[in-house]
Amino acid sequence: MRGGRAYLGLAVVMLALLGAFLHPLAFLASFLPFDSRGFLTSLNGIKSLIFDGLAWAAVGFLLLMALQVWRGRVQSGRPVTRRYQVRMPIPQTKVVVAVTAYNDAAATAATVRAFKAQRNVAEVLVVDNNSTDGTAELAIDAGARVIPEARQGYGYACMRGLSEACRIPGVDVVVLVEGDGTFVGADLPKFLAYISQADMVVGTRIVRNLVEPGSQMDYFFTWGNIAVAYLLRLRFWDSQFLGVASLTDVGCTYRAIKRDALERILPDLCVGGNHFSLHMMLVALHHRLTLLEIPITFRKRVGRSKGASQSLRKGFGVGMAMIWHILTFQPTSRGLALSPKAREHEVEPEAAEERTLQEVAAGLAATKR
Ligand SMILES: Nc1nc2c(ncn2[C@@H]2O[C@H](COP(=O)(O)OP(=O)(O)O)[C@@H](O)[C@H]2O)c(=O)[nH]1
Ligand SMILES: [Mg+2]
Repeated sequence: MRGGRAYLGLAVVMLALLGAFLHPLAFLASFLPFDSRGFLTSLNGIKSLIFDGLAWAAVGFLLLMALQVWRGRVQSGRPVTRRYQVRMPIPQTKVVVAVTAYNDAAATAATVRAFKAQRNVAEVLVVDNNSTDGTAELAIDAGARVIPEARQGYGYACMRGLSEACRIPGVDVVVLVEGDGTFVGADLPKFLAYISQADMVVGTRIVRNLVEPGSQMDYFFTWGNIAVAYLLRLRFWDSQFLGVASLTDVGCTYRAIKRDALERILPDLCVGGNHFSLHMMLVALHHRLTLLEIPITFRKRVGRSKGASQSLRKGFGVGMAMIWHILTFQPTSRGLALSPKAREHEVEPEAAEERTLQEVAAGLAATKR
């Protein structure tokens, strides 16, 4: 089954959490004013069943690891059939930067200037997603070409930016970034240094020294991104590197992709909502593109968030939409596009996140009952 490993990983985590919650429950139940011995006995039975199951799974896992280590050692003695080729950075890369913008006037203009100042940048496009605060005018003044996108949504803005950038003659690399002051233009050379060695280079904000204090990467978003990234790695598994791509951050917009790789995945991009960044990785991995993750600087946001960072509830909803997407994304006969049902789920991005939240709430209520 596709995504089976991700389902299994999630099931183990849920089981461990359930087992953990039974302990305080049993502790509290022991204070009940009536005879709860029968209840406590069955609770203890379930506890030890879960513990035994997890313990045996851990033993099996350790044995499997030992087997892999042994196999690796045996194989390392064999003659080399394929040499790793070191590819040097391409000096004459023509880069187009696509900036998403929705009522982020000052920050977007500053982003345009910062990227225009970088070597290799031929053009900066700003995708204006129905801004009413003069974002478009300031972006033009800063030297950008502004493209209006009427369909409201972070994913729609990203898809528009990527497809417009792809059309520019001679473009080698397309860079996607947010115009909210969180990402820095000076990081661009890092992406270009690695793009010769991968189809797509994505930034990670899970780096202690590079994240500005007070940024959106608080405990919730840091741990949440790591957890969802590991679920994605489970879906696209490699036993040695724990995933075909060593991803730690699924919500980072800042990324660079080669034009030919982008042309391959563009027809399959279809998520208009806030979980687009993960969606693009998922589609790229399905197409067997190579992904590299690099540490980037992440600064405090200028202005108010309109995305996952608006509130914990919103962030939780986006996280759930990402998990759901990893579990349910299925290639169809057409190729890699979403199944009609999943596509229906994605058309109204805000509604999809709200629906996922409601489904989770309903599930929680059902387990309480
Ligand atoms: N959330 C959201 N962002 C949009 C939309 N249209 C464009 N964007 C841009 O997409 C980027 C991500 O949104 P942002 O508010 O920074 O979300 P955050 O990173 O979770 O705080 C920003 O550059 C926005 O200006 C939209 O409809 N919703
Ligand atoms: Mg942002």
